Amino acid sequence: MPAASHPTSRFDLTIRNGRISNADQTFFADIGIKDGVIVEIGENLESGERDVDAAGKWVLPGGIDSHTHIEQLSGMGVMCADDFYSGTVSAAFGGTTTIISFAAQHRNDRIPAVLEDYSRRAREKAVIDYGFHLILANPDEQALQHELPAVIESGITSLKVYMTYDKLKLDDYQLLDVLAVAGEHGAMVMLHAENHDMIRWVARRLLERGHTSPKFHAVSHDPLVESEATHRAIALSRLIDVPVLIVHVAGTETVDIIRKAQQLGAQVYAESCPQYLFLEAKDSDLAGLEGAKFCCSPPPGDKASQEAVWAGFKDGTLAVYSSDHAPYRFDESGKLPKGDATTFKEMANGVPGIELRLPLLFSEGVMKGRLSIEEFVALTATNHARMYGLAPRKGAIQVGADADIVIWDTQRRTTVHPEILHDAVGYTPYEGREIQGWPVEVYSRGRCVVKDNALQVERGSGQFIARSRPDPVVKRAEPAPQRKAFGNFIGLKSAALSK
Ligand code: DUC
Ligand code: ZN
Ligand code: ZN
Repeated sequence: MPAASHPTSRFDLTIRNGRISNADQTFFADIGIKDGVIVEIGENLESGERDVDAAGKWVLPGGIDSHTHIEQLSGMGVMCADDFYSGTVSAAFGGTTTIISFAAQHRNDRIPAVLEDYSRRAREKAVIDYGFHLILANPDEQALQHELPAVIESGITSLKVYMTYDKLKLDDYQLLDVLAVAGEHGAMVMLHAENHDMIRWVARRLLERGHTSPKFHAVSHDPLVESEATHRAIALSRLIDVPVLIVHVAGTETVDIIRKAQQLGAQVYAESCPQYLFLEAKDSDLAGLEGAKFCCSPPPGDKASQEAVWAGFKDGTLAVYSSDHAPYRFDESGKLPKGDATTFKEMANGVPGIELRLPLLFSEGVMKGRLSIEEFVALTATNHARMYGLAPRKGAIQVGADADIVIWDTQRRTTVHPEILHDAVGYTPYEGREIQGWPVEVYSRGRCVVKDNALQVERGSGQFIARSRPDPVVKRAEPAPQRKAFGNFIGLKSAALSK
């Protein structure tokens, strides 16, 4: 209930009486906000021009989703269902106040034109703050020597590269080239780690035998596909001591490989997503093409891999929990480009999750006692901010940070249906799930974005956030002396190696 307005207040907005959680502690306090920034945290703060009473609610940093595909043309030429309006509205309703989405280079594109195009579209439509990762498909000399350094300097301090897909795949030599430039300029390299030839070799044999339905997607992406590529990616990263972040980790062996590499002091970080905690490969074993709604790459595994991902989040092997929102409609515009004749090799790859990412983890993780609320905040906001150069501006409720704040009602119970969501996809793989806890009020830079189950802001009111260099969460051992010597020998200028 808004209290009386105080036009002369030091604060534009006061959020009072809430139970605040950051990644390191939980406490009760009021939050004073001025010009979109948190200017004071304390007891009994004076009323703001607007006053919000959060008594009985939990007050958390706005979620950061550092892996979303929005208004993006896939490598296979399919356009996502969500544009920067529906995608960011959906994010906001799910308690996310910042996304980092992809600006995707296709092989014949020049990078500056790609970024200009994505920037214009996001600027016109986004309702929350956003940044971009560059997807790099063509690391030619111009890209490596001129365009990438300029991109990183402009605040796009991360890029994604692929080890699979005909139109995106880089070979190991190219990956080393990209890692070397990223290391020199301080950018984070996100890796889609799957072995391309293992996938296509198995897929071809399946198709030859008439096994075309969606459930064979998971068969063609055996867990070894991911674990082999992850091992190789880590070896490339260790060779020249440049950080990598393995995205959308799905498999038990992959989690183990990452954990062991971290124990060796490798600069390897990792992400996983709701689909690897809450879906299984067998969900795609449905009549007709229905199973396509559950297909993404890497595919979800089984109960054991779900447990491995939970354990990875719990012990810090996996530092960020993102949606990997890849929204494709269940029709010829998206999942099923050849209609009923679409094979598992032709389906658009990916599942939606931008809106349910936080409620699912809150309900299954925090409410069921698998994660503390502080761990939840770290995995959903704070670690993203550090990993991708958004800290200290975002990812924590602290003086000087943007007032990106979400008020959670821990008692609210929701049954998931596509109709309650705000994306443009039309289905959800989580239909029918019961969720406890919901983000009921969402503030971005002090602006009320969602309240009373309604959007409160205009399209285009989100801002591009130029990011600083990543400062990853996990501090590691010094690189082994022989690695340093190796770096000097081959003339690497990586900040890590020259320390
Ligand atoms: N990789 C992603 O990051 N998202 C969706 C599908 C894929 O292959
Ligand atoms: Zn990927
Ligand atoms: Zn993705």
